[in-house]
Amino acid sequence: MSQEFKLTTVEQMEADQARLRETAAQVGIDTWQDRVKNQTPHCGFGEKGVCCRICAMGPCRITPKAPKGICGATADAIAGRNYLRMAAGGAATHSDHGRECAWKLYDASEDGYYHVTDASKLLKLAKEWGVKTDGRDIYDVAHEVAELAINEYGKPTGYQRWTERATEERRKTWEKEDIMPRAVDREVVTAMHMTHMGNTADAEALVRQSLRCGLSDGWGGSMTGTEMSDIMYGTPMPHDTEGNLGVMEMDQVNIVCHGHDPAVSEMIIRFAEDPEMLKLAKKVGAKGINVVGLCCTGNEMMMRHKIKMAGNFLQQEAVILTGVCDAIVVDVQCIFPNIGPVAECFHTKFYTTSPIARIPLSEYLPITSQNAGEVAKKIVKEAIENFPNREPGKIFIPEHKHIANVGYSCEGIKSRLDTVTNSRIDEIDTYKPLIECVKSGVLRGAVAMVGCNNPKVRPDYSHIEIMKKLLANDIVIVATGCAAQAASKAGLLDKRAKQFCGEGLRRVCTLADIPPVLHMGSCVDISRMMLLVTGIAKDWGIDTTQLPVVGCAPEWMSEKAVSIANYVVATGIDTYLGIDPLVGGSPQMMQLITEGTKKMVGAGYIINTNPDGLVESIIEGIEAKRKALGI
Ligand code: SF4
Ligand code: MSK
Repeated sequence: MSQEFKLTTVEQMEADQARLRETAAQVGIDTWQDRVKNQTPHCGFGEKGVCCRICAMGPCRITPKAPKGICGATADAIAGRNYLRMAAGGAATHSDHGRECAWKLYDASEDGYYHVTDASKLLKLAKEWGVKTDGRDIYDVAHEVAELAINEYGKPTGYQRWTERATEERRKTWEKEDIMPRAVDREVVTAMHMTHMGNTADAEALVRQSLRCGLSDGWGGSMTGTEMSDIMYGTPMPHDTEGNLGVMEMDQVNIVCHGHDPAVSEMIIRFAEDPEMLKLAKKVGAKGINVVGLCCTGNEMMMRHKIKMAGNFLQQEAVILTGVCDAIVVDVQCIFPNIGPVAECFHTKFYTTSPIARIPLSEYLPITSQNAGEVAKKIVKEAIENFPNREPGKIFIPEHKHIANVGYSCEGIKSRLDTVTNSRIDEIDTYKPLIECVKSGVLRGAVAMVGCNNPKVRPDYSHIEIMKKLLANDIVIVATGCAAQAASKAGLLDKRAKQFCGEGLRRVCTLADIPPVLHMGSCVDISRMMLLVTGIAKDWGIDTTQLPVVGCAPEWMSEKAVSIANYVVATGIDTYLGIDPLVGGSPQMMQLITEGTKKMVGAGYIINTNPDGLVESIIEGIEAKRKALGI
């Protein structure tokens, strides 16, 4: 059986996309590939980070002949401000998602639409935060924990509560460097204030605030999003599902959920299982209702349920081009405004559900804690009624899909590690078996592969080729976001993919019964990765900066990725980027983000837009960490 297992190549995925673009041409609609051509070459000033439009004396652009803006701002000041504004945009976005999750928990009730599913995770958090639990109704506990989480966002004094989970050494470093994150709202406002015309022009101060703002996300807003979601929708544990466009079904009603916040998709899943809805689907000639996911909403769904994943960021138009998308429902973030015009060329119904993401040509049905079930039921019903409206001449479903073994939350990873311990002599619920493998060299280290797709590089190619090379070198991968979905599409989340690993990693995969790439969730779930490295560092008795573990975002594109990169670096993890961080016009900024942060927090960026070069430097970086540890 395992001999027959083959990965799907990027060429095969591109052939699917090309075939779907024929349909786009047939119906007269553009896709991202057309728009990339129209936008190339990009504005050189923007690419180098030296265009400033912060005040109306500008826009000012830095050139050799005009080395300062009208106010006197240099390339370093302008690129630094632009960089901090990106980090603040990303921190705000993740964190507001987290805040919405906390509000859903605050509104949760036994007879409402949102419930407590993982009571033990809630009780653990309540204990951590000093919330009384004895003899109390679980929903009273949930509401008090949720209120504390919400109040974290704007508390006037003190630091983020979640940072107490970090290692002693990290907390000391953050305090010493004056980057310990305060309330999320405070850090984002500080960033906007600092970058207003006439304020900070010192690049180092701008980089420090980027780190602090990022930390308020990774050890604040994002962690809130992950923890609240786990409490309400369940903590992911390992299970099988499937990924890629081949999961769209010809004979079923297909409902695609896209975005990030699982509050909407959880309701769609629930009502798609309603016997009344299934009966209605049969009545219109469908064999069932196939709810599938895109982007990080897809990750949230596939991590907790057997829901299949239709694709990552650059497949959002393709999924409609299959001609069998009966409804696409979006919540927030990473949604192309072009979904509306594409859906209009097909029978597809397009619903927006959040005041945060209002998009032309959609039907706007805002979802709240009070109406979530009714709205979800309406959407599912309308999707079913839309099934007979498909146009056969516009249908093409690519066949590629793979089994994906997903659900590797920290709890999920520990549950697999416990299976390789001897319960009579070993401790359970620790990362010690993993640490032993790394110390002995069976595993060389680990890479956290994260981030989006970006047409500046060949989509998915960097993710997949870098992963394959790392696996062959006995480096285990944890992945989130569109990187995890690239792995899923290629087949790297199938346990049989261990055949592409070096001998050591292959043995570990067999013993622990895991795939070589562990899917840890959505982009807010990079907070899980922070807890994973912290847990490993604590169990090992060393600091996170010493671990042979690095981050890699080979195809990143969003402001959220800038925030993530900042908190990953601030947590002491070197981060390898395959896309330029838009500060190349400032030598000082380049120096600060690659070398300067190493002096502050012990880690920095390594930038290489060539995936072959990038993976080589990752392997070198991991081996250097091993050498420093004497292993
Ligand atoms: Fe130009 Fe300075 Fe205004 Fe920026 S803040 S647009 S550099 S004058
Ligand atoms: S969805 S932020 S394209 S990972 Fe989280 Fe993918 Fe990047 Fe969006």
